[in-house]
Amino acid sequence: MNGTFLEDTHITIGIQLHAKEVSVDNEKVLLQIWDLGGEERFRFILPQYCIGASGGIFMYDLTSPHTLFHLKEWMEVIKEAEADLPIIVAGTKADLVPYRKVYPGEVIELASKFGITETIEVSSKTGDNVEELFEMIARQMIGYCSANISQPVPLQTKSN
Ligand SMILES: Nc1nc2c(ncn2[C@@H]2O[C@H](COP(=O)(O)OP(=O)(O)OP(=O)(O)O)[C@@H](O)[C@H]2O)c(=O)[nH]1
Ligand SMILES: [Mg+2]
Repeated sequence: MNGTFLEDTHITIGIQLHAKEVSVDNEKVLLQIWDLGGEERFRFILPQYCIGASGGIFMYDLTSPHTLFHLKEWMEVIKEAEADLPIIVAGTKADLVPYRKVYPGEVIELASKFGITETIEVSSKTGDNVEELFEMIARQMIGYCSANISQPVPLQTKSN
């Protein structure tokens, strides 16, 4: 996210907050990113963070198919909390070419079952597609927010 790769990261305990600036159509957008730990025991946190969010990135590990299969349970929670929230499915570890076990076709097929139209593969190690991923989600979030701006309530006039 910030251009550095750490070989030995620890699992995310609960939530980590990050900020990231991206450019969309020459406009700067500041993303506030809530990184939720993927472990089962942190799952209870998810619904609360969907409310008020404008988009989400579901990350799976393309060397480990079971990480993709969690998409179903995450989407069930997300749909219940915020039905139309834009989501992008992103496979990480794209640099580990010989260890790949998940291919784009199956990801697109699974994602489409949940109405997700954008998928991408990235590498945190080489930085491949990382900026593109954040730009993609920023673009979708802008569309989502502008579609959800509540209509102005007409002023009530007082008649007597
Ligand atoms: N080669 C390679 N290794 C990666 C990549 N992304 C993450 N890793 C490694 O995979 C391990 C787990 O990465 P994390 O980013 O901590 O995984 P996580 O999904 O945040 O895990 P949780 O916090 O438990 O949800 C670490 O050892 C990372 O260095 C990548 O793109 N390429
Ligand atoms: Mg983590």
